[in-house]
Amino acid sequence: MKDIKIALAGNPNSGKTTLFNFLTGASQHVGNWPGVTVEKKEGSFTYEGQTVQVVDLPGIYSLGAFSQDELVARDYIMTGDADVIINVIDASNIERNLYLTAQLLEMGKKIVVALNMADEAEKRQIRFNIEKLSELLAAPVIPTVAHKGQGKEDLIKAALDMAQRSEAQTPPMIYKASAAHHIGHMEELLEGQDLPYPAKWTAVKVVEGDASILETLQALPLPARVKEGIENFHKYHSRDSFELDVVDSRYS
Ligand SMILES: Nc1nc2c(ncn2[C@@H]2O[C@H](COP(=O)(O)OP(=O)(O)O)[C@@H](O)[C@H]2O)c(=O)[nH]1
Ligand SMILES: [Mg+2]
Repeated sequence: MKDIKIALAGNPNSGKTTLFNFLTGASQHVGNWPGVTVEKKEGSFTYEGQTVQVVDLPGIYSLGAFSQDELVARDYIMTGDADVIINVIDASNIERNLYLTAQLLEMGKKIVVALNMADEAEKRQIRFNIEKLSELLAAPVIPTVAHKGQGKEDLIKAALDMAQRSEAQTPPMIYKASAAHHIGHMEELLEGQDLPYPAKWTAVKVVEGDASILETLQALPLPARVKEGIENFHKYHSRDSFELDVVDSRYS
């Protein structure tokens, strides 16, 4: 049986490392990501005869990368060899955390949500309709209390199940009409081009005005009409207005 690889991704302080420790116990080692001084934590465990590798990624708020840590996490999520991502989110601060979740789903990633800090949420009387949330995200949502190991078994089962699936379910992402219109056009323009990321996600990033993606696209040998389409978009549209539109739509 081939090993299964799980990556833990989420905002800083959502409980990734606590969960990582609980999953992997003593069998873990710490190194560096290639070429950078960012710490890389890897470990493994066995579940019903299946060996499972786990990678603890640096904390991120979005897939926009600004620091070395964020670049490491983003690149691993996009191009790494994980079979499934456990997206650890802080249940007592769910709105902010779901911003990254939405981006992971948008990327077509296979994710399982660990709704961590369930104890904190309960203390603050924050209640969840887990079924509804799971339906909205089209992904399993498992409440966890990482340092107590609560939810661990269900989480592992859900992650291994997701890892075996051939592809993720994509939830309906609803953008404001103005942004959706431009994303659609940009996606058409980018479809079929040799891109490092999926066309849909790249289109969202272009409309958002993500500097790092725009730079990446500039450096690619894309046909002139595609490059012009991208340049013209930013010549004629204010970057700020769309960034807000896209971000607002993800929240609402
Ligand atoms: N109350 C509570 N605290 C938690 C839980 N999971 C992690 N923590 C605590 O939250 C803090 C941040 O956790 P850590 O694993 O370092 O987060 P990371 O930045 O995502 O790796 C630590 O003090 C943990 O002990 C949980 O489920 N409930
Ligand atoms: Mg950590």
